[in-house]
Amino acid sequence: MDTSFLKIFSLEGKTAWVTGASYGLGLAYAIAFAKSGAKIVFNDINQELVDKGMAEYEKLGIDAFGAVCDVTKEDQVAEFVKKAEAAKGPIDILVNNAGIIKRIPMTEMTVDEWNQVIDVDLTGPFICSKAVLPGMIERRSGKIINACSMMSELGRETVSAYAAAKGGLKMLTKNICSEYGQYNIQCNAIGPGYIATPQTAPLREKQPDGSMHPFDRFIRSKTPAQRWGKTEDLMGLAVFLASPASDFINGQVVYIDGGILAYIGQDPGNLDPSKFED
Ligand code: NAP
Ligand code: GCO
Repeated sequence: MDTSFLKIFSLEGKTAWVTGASYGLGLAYAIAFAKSGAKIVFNDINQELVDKGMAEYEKLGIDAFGAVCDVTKEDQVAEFVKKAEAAKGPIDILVNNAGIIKRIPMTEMTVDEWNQVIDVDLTGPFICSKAVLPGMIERRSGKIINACSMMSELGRETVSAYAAAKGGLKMLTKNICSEYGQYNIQCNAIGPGYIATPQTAPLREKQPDGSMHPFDRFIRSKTPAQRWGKTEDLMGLAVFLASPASDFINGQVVYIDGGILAYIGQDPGNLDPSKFED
């Protein structure tokens, strides 16, 4: 095997910023980047989470820079970028990972609750991308990776604000590609399916009688793999989109969903839990 060819997936000499990366998918992305040679900077919404993330990175021997920064606050983002770049050098890779969801029927959702989701999931990526683009333009190089979702393509009950934000994020991905591709900046998105993280934990909780959560059974019936994704499942795609291997891919949402978007689904009653892998 010609291992020198694998250098196209290397992030050596790059600095990667993953937002909201104290745990969940963001932590997985940052670990994958570090293992591929990148220096890591990350933020989260409070010091407790930053400390939690730092402990995780230290356990893995990753010398990360971490600080509190709310991605919806332009001044905090500007301050974070200044400190992070002083610590780890110019930001070459941005993953707009930070996100929230509120599962509320639209007719019961307040405008404030709607705005909270739009602010974090759509305006946050706008603010963070705007903060790093000037440097990327100057260096004629950069990677921006947005956290899209099944809800960038599909709706479902109770997630109107989240779906609107993730649909908008798909178009922001295409627009950053359109506006800045001329500077050798690639903006793509990862579209995870249903992944086992704290954000989806309420959808997987066992029922009082010990049976599967109805949504757990439902989503397995819609997924050919018949399982929830693991954060590790997304590491390879994240490195690919952050590396020179994807320099001619731009404006794309790459779905990593176990086949959900390709499959009409089966009767949840036909599933045999004894055959589940996880
Ligand atoms: P998660 O477990 O909720 O983690 C998101 C992280 O972002 C948390 O640390 C969260 O802090 C932080 N955060 C929230 N608001 C923030 C803000 N204003 N500023 C900075 N950080 C903030 O989410 P996840 O499941 O790892 O998913 C990560 C991303 O992928 C999200 O954008 C999500 O929408 C998307 N996604 C997830 C799935 C899935 O199945 N898990 C599938 C598709 C897409 P708190 O803990 O305080 O909220
Ligand atoms: C939900 C889930 C989803 C996942 C993810 C799917 O309530 O339907 O939270 O939104 O988080 O976005 O791709």
